[in-house]
Amino acid sequence: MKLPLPLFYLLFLPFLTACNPQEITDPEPTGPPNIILIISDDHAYQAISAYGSQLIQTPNIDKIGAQGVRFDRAFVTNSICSPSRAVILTGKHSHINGLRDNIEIFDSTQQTFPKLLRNNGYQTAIIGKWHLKSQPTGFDYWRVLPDQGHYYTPEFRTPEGLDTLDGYVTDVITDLAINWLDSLRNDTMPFMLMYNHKAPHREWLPGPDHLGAFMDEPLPEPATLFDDYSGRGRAAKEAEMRLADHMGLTNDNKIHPDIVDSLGFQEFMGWYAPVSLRNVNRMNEEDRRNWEEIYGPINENFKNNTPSGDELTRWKYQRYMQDYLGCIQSLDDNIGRLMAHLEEQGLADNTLLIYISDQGFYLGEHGWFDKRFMYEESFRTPLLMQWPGKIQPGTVNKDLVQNLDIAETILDAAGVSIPADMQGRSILPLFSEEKPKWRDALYYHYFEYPGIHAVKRHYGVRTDRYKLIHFYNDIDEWELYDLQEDPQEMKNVFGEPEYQEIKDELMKRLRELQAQYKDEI
Ligand code: SGN
Ligand code: CA
Repeated sequence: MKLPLPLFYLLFLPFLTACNPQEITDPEPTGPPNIILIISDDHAYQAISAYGSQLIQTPNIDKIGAQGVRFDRAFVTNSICSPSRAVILTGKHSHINGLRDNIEIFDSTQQTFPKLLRNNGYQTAIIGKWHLKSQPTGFDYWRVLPDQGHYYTPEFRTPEGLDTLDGYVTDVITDLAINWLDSLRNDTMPFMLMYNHKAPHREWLPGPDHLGAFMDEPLPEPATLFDDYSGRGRAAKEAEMRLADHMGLTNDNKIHPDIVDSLGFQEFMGWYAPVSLRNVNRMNEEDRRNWEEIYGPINENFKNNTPSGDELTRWKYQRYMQDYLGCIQSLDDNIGRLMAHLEEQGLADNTLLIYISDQGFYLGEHGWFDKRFMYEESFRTPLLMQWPGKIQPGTVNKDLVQNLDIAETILDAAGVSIPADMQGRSILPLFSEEKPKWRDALYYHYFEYPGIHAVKRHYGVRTDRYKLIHFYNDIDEWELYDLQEDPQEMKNVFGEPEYQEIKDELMKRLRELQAQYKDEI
């Protein structure tokens, strides 16, 4: 009989280690590791100090990389929330797992890594953002936000119905996670916990501890804040995610609708009408008072010294960053709180801890907020991991890895075999002395169009140096970027004769990847 690996560990490892005198004195943890997967929402690598952020210090997230590995070339397959989460759960591209955009419903009868872990002796839990509409499956315990959830007084979907809790969502999710670790799980089994945050998703509402943070000094602007897209095609020009034109003064920048109206501003009415200050209205009295103390003067200033033109864009950028970074500060604090708890409980040594965002985000680069494009800021995602004794502290990895690899990596760490129909690869062999031959190119495909932010459908390939993108549907345009010569992707060189050979190679590689991943275009 072939025992599942975790069961093998549990039954025989005590005997094996007892036979080896060296191991008796060795305090190294034995048995399958615990796994904690932290997925944040829209956290740009540009807002993590381990990635050289000029905007914020994130000591706790940094610590994961310092104690383990920081991936500098981690990407997603489809830069949007629900699809990225479905890719992480299944290890399959969107066109295979069936969830291509935020509108479709996840088929939760399909194979996922939590189900495979559960069948192999793990206890599994998910707390926080889910965003897959259907009921979570494969979890012994679940408390998930309905849809996007709320920053204040958050509601949670549970097997028993909807629960509403007091407080700020990032604190509450952490409290629930710690409570599950301490009191609810079965501590005779290894566990896998998905600890998923809402922060720092739009409309960027910081918690009570960080409401006024980041307001003392102007924050540095990105070099491409006033990009006019002249070096690119229609897709960039027609996207509706510019701070100048599409960011809401009310919901996003937190100016009272009466002031916005009285000054004669027209809010952008895109796919959805802006929902004014909806989360502010969910604050308890004390939080609301503190909020008014900070945001009241911001409103007054805006009324009395109303900026216009480029100055308004600059003002919006500052407002945007103050709130976005405030959300991240609570995220980092709470991750630190969870990590300290793992240490105190003696769990840190035998836990693989992974930090990833569902995708990257624009922090004013190209004049944008939001994500979706295959351009670097949204295609890339932060990824850091620690696993004491298995991953050398301070490792920096530059291989092309993807959210597609997370399920396979977790199964590999747990000693559970990786199903052949998963499309990514375990990244653990990258830490072994004999590094395997790794992939030389990544495949990407974005589908949510027509839709909010009007980012056209596109697919593409990225190698170490180049990126080829095809925008299709109501457009047929190709873009090619030389990331070495043009890291900010300001100039499409698709039509340039000196790139002909590279273009042909990339075209061939793209078709090969589409065949490999079974994406029929
Ligand atoms: C909301 C946001 C959008 C965002 C989508 C998807 N608008 O609709 O800006 O792109 O979610 O985000 S909001 O004003 O309602 O917040 S995702 O992270 O779930 O993909
Ligand atoms: Ca997201």
